[in-house]
Amino acid sequence: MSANNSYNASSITVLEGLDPVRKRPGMYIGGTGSAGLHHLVWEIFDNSVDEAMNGHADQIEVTLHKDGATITVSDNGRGIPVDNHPTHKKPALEIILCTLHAGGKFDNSSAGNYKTSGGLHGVGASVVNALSKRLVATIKRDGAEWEMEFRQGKATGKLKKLGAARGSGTTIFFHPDPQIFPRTEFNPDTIRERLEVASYIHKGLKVIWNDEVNGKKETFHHEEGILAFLKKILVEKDARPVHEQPFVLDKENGLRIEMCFSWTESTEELLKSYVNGIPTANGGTHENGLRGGVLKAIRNYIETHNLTPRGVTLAAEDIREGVIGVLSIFIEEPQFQGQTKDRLNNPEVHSMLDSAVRPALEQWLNNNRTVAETIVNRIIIAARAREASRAASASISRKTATSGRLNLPGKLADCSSNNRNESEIFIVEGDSAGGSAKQGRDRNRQAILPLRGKVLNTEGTSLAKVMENREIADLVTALGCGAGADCDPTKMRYHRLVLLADADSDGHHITTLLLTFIFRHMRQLIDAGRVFLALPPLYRVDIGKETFWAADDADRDRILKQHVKGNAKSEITRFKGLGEMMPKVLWETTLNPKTRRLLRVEISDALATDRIINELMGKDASARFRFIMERAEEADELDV
Ligand code: 0RA
Repeated sequence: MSANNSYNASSITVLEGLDPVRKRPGMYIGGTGSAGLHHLVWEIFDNSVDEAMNGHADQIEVTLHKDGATITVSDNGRGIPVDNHPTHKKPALEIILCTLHAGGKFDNSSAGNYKTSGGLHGVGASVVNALSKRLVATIKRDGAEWEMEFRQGKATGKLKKLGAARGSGTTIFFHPDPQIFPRTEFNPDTIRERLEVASYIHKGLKVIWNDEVNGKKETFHHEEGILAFLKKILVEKDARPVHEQPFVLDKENGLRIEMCFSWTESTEELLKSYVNGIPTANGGTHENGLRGGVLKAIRNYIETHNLTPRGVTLAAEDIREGVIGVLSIFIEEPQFQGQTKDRLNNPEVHSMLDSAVRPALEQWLNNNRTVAETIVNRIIIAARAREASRAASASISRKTATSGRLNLPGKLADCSSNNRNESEIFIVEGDSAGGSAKQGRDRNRQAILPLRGKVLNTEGTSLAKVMENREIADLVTALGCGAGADCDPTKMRYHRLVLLADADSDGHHITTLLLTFIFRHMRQLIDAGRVFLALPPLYRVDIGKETFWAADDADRDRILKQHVKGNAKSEITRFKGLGEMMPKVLWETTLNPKTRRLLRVEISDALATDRIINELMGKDASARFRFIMERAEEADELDV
């Protein structure tokens, strides 16, 4: 395109036809699998976004039609020009849709117009056209409506004038070619997600998602842009910020930078980043630059205000702990890297981000001294917790080296074997249960850690806070494998970690609290398959001279049905708690590896688990209770 701002057909540089696209689709859309298929939607959608970004459109509607394999993208922009190209004697629309690179991607003079666009007007549209069984473009401009149809990238007829029309805009309907794509079905959730994100990244843009497959229509529209996005993420993650207003930076110097983030009580660090609206799940130079700038700003603030803590060194991970934010930048020639092209590789971007964030964040901290103090405190607590958890690990390593038991919790009844591969630790609620377990166990291979105090609900709590809880700290010390990012299953002092609680709702509650802690802060143990639930019986069933143990009501009824013959007498005893059980009985039913049943704790879907735990351990006690009882009914495998 030409350097000036008036567009007409003559300003389009023609490069080549579409044959290469059909010959090697992978070169243009990455592949012909699901990602490649969805790429077609992004190409068309991004063109409309560009039109909006240049100030000519404010609404885009994307329709996934009932067949699940055809899409319509419609915007209220200027409409792709339909006038004839003077030398080619063809409508500009046809040239844009039938010519590779038409639209001036490699024409630097166009930079002034399409500076920060991801899609670059029309460039991707021809690729989509080439790979579509059928594509129909409907254009409204200059008081009329026009239509042109294509098959496999070739016009099937002439540009048709449909009649007079008001307004302007571009509508593209397309049907991916089954000769190219083995599967042409779109995933509605994938598209919905991308559209919603776009509505945050491009503030003010109205994106309408019309999902005819599921029969629902939604509008995404956020005047606050990525700030609204951040708020949504914080709510979803139930991550409580330690300061009210997020840090916000909006800057345009050579490149467009937008970011916002908050320090939260969460222990994870989460930065969602985008380049030209394209998600960069694997980070890259923009994320690294941002991180570097934040570290320097915080370090400098701490130093100039004499806030350096005594007895602890602040590591980068302490400063970043709990930071949740969104980063969106726009650059002219993004270089994406990696298998999935989701990592930004432009080296110059690193220092641009670093030098943009650093002074802005420092100034913000200096202007908001109370907020700054809260953040610095949060960072120092993170550092102390990290060092405490390291110290716990280190003291255990020392212990194993000297084979003393200097730092182990006093109430731990350790096993005598030093062979980690054959040992297990049972976490038991309450002293009396702990007593029965200590007497009933195999002393050589089984350790017992009774929990006396309350186990706190650790959901949404930083590791620092969690480690202040005696019972949890004892558990971490006894296991010796560290917690948080440091947790290392190979260092665990036992082969299995077994949670043993009463078979009633209280017991399930405690189990859930412990699992929540383990899931959040010692997840590595679950992933390594080292966490188990013991199944103590709820009933003792005496039939004649025989004794049976039933795990639950159904089990009890089954036993009665199977073993009570004629008018034989039966007696049922319900255990009120593990403490009531004779040590020998506890051994036979629950501890003895030959006769007991253990459930391995597994995570079938980490994301869903995250959400469920978050929802249920967050606030609502009744929901939590229902969850526990429902889960308690489940038979063989317990998914957290
Ligand atoms: C080239 C020139 C002009 C607009 C467009 C392309 C354009 C492309 C797409 C793709 C999707 N929606 C679009 N909207 C516009 C400028 C036309 C003028 O000067 O009026």
